[in-house]
Amino acid sequence: MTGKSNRKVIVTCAVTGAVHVPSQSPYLPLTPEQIATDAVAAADAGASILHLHARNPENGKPTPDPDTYALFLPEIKERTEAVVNITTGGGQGMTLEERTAAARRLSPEMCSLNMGSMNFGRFGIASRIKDYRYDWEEQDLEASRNYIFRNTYTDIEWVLKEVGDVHGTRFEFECYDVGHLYNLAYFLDQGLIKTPFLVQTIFGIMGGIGPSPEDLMHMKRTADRLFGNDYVWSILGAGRHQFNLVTMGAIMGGNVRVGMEDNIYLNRGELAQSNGDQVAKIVRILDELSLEVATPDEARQMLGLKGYSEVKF
Ligand code: KMH
Ligand code: ZN
Repeated sequence: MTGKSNRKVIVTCAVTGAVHVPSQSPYLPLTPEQIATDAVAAADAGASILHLHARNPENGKPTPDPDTYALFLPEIKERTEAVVNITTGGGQGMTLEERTAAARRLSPEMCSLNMGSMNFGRFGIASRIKDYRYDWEEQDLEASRNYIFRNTYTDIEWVLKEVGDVHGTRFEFECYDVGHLYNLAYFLDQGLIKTPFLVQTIFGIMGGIGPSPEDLMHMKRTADRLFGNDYVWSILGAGRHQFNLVTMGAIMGGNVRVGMEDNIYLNRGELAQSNGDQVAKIVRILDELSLEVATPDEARQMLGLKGYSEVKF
């Protein structure tokens, strides 16, 4: 008897994202080389899914350019077995066509899909930055006061068809509040979503549900009621709530997402120097809880993915 449960926990690592700006941390991966290096380190440390955004190598600004994705995805494919998950949320100010361009060109096993329109306030970050590295950063953060992250019913249905049906790509359904779970239930009811599906419950983004244990309990309770056994649950906590919330979620039967997209720190006041360090930390915590980490192929099986041989990069 090892004392371990039979359940395997999928660890997703979101490597760079579009929430943070370069001035927040010298360790935030920006160039294709840095993104590839950190993604490989995350996979080596135990991440079975890599959630990826691209950034302009010149100034670190999030970019939807498929050519930039094509600079780092082949290296990740060559050096890891991990599932590549390309964002369709993109970054502030991108159109839906732009946000999905890389996924439609490169046909990954997984993509994110954001389940409702919302405010997405990042302006609080500005008060913590004294010196900006690039001139776009401050304006970009301030502009989030007036930004609507658009994900209408028409938008969501279009992505389900143009990425899901056309490419056989499955989704990380990103739910930032209870209403997003109901939107997901609507599309399930319409027969547009295949089971099993990954529900990424997101806590602590300004504009979404908060990061308290009660919020997590309510999202889980609601998802259980709406989806029963059809869904695979994962937890993402923004900023300093990251490790507490994912640990609580893992104890409650969930899978976890870490990475510098969601939190630039490793410990209180200590910047993470690599995405691999964040993955190593959650793997240590899971091990202490006698929870085993899923391999990439186990994650593929749990989520019914098409397989690495079917991607176009
Ligand atoms: N940064 C996360 C809170 C996406 O890429 O589609 C949300 C996210 C969006 O991961
Ligand atoms: Zn993302």
